[in-house]
Amino acid sequence: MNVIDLRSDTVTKPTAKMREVIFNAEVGDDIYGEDPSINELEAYSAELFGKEAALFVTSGTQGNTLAILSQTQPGNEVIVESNAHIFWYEGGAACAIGGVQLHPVPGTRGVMTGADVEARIRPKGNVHFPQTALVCLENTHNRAGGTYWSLDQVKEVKDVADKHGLKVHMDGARIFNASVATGTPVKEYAKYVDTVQFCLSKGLGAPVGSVLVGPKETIQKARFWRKRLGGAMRQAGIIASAGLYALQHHIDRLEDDHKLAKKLALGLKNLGLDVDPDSVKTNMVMLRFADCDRLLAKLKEKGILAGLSVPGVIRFVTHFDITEEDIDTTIKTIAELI
Ligand code: TLP
Repeated sequence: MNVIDLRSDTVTKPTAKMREVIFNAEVGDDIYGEDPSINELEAYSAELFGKEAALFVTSGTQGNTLAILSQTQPGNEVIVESNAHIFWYEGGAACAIGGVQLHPVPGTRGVMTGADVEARIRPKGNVHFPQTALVCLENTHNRAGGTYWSLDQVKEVKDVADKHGLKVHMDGARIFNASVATGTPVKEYAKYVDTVQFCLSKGLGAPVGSVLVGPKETIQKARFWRKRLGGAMRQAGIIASAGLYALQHHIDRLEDDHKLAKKLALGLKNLGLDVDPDSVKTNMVMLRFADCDRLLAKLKEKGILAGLSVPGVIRFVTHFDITEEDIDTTIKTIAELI
């Protein structure tokens, strides 16, 4: 059976061209700084984001964790939006490894205002309070349904962070989706944050890896932490080469994923289902449904996979390996099932 896998954009498989690039990748020992493919990916990423340095890491989770570890001290507090991936899905890494406390702030569709953030910053010079060190933004925002931050919204938080001497990290696992959807170059977003983590293994279609970009000194600290956590990977140019290829060839095509997500949302809405096509900003569709587990199981029997985002909400994610025909089939199948 041809499976239509809409659980996540993490499920993409490398294309034939990408496999060729992987096959031919030049490699070396990265702990000696001698992997040409990794060095090229890091240099390209730093340039693309207008930052001094970049670090190839195993995953988005590792990139976010290193960003926190290299910009905080144990006992510090980190402000996150209350539906942030860092807060929900990273195994409590910030707390378990970094000894920091996460301070969740409710946002609107994943976006916190400057005032939201400012209200949660701990006063200095009072022995009761942990010291706020870092603010993390998620762009696009996963649990909010692939929503993006506008540049002005990022600037607003950055202004507050600067006023209070805080660093800002962007969990940009899907920052290229945000960039394509808003027309804002990633370099512009990166101007208003200290560090950005972006994933190569989601909509860009590479098999493994993320990159953390930021100031030289911060990335040097992150490099130390990556080694300490066992994340330095020797001849990982094998996978970094696929990441570089993805960055050079697969950004513009994210627009296709966004169009398919919109099409799916409109199709489901036309069936009378509880979906808001206007809220579909990038490659995710959120369907509110009374019995999600049953619908997901029935879809699975028909070869269509989706996932639960939050209780009562099914998430469909479009990506490289999803075609317009797959979307038509999905809408038709759901019409038959409900
Ligand atoms: N998200 C995954 C799951 O973990 C939920 C998905 O299928 O969407 N930041 C954001 C915003 C993410 O959505 C993810 C992955 C990560 C970080 C972590 O990336 P990985 O999976 O590479 O550790």
